[in-house]
Amino acid sequence: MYTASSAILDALVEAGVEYIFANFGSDHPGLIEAIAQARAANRPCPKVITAPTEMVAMSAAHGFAQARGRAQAVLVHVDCGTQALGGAVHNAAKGRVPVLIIAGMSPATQEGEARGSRNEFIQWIQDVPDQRGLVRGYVRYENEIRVGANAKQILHRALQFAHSDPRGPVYVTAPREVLESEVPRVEIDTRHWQPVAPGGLNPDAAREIAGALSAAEHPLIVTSYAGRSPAAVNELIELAEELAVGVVESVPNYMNFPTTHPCYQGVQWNERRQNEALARADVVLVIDSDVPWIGAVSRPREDARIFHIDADPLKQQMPLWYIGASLQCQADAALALQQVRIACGEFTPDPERLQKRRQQLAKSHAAWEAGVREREQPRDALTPEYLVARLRDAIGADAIVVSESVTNFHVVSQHMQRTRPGTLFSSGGGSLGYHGGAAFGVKLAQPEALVVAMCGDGTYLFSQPSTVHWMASRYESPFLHVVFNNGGWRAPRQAVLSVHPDGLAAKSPDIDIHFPKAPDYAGIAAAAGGAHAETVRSVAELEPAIARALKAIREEKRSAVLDVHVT
Ligand SMILES: Cc1ncc(C[n+]2csc(CCOP(=O)(O)OP(=O)(O)O)c2C)c(N)n1
Ligand SMILES: [Mg+2]
Repeated sequence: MYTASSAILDALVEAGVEYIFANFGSDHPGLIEAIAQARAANRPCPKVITAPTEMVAMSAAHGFAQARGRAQAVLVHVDCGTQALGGAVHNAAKGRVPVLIIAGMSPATQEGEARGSRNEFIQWIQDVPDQRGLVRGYVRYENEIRVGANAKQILHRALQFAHSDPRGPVYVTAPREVLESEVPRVEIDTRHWQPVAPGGLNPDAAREIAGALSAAEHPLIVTSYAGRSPAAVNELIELAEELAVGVVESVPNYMNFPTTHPCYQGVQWNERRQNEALARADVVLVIDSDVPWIGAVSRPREDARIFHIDADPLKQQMPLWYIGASLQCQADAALALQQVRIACGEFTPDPERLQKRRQQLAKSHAAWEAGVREREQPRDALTPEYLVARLRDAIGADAIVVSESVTNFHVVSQHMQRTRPGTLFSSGGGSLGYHGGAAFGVKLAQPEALVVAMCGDGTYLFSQPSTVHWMASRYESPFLHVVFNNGGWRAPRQAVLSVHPDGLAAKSPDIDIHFPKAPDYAGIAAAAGGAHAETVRSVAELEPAIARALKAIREEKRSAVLDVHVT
């Protein structure tokens, strides 16, 4: 028996999808049967990862795609499973990360007209007018497989969208009878279903940007996610070195540039101060960034010339967006940076000016580093800076950090000091709970790597840690999970202070954001997945606890959770 479900599995294999993160339901007998048949016949089939909650399934696919660049499948149950994907769909959309979501629909018949026709009460209740509408605002492509005969083509087309810039999640549905329908085998030539080839700059644009950067007194590059492509990181380094251009990261969700490089001029998140490098720059190249600066706090000088290169320069998902760029280009960062560097050959920057720029960059980089070192010195109480510094020293340069650290995002960026592409990921979105599933997905994608997830205490709970740690144990994908425990939600307090600095709430000790009688965060993971669990309350306890945690991961193949009480 070869059904549309068998065809879907074959299409996934053809497209190189290795995993199906699955949360099954009554819409999936066709798929479950097809998987069983493929296994019995020893036919290739993606590995099924049972995901007890959908948000974790989607976040795992998100992390996997960040680490490996390819969409995996997330299989969910009708409208209910789709809704339970929750904010993880927002995160993949905003982060422009490819994920293929497949959902069944309630059967379309009720009198046994076809195999799969309604036979459970819930199928009337789960029949909704616009299931695809639940995610329409967030996906690059959505469609229903209406006849099984072209199920393969629909899946390949969906994946083409997912992997073409601006990348993102895609959503495909099918009613139960269609998933059960017998279909002829379709031959697919995967060469005909590749993503749109990455685009470069037009030659005039490359020349204009190269000329401006060459002639500038203080040229600056601002980026957030150029580092999603390791090739772009290398191009960025070459351009920065050759032209003596500074690089600032703004709200980075990838490792974009080695923080130890003299051209690195620091990173900015929500800090309420003017960025000095930005204030000085007369030419600014924004490349791959959603929020290159927050104008109310920090902005380029009035006369700065701004250029913008992006996989998504129009910011198609953001109703309000402008940065005053005199030239905006849609291009792949690695290609565009290479073009700009080659075009620089036409301009011979004054060697004295280059030398001056180099000295200035090295000087401000050294000052930045000195600040980092100073802030990470041990104090009486355990600071987030000290915690990140000790972790950095213990985990090494190849470890992959997944950060959802909220009011400590900037601390992780500054003190983790990542130097290699692909060693730091954040979601790129704003829906808390990504990091746990993502860390599991990164570990699946890079089984040899040490994976370290960092989160706030609030965010730990958003991530559904019982599901995450059961999966990490079940699929032998241990990782280190570090919680910045600051007694609850600090971010909403900061938001209140920034809008009502003299209000009553600012003076109130209790604005319902503290977690008295906090859960035993590490204990949740121990109960769900046998994780090594520790609570750390002082400077003296930290280093031995990190060592024990790493030992548990390396020698016992268990995850470890460190619940660290920080200032
Ligand atoms: C799904 C979701 N719900 C609510 C929020 C709003 N929110 C932003 S930060 C935050 C608190 C996070 O607390 P924690 O992880 O402890 O970080 P801290 O603020 O203490 O650094 C909340 C509730 C959100 N971003 N996403
Ligand atoms: Mg907190």
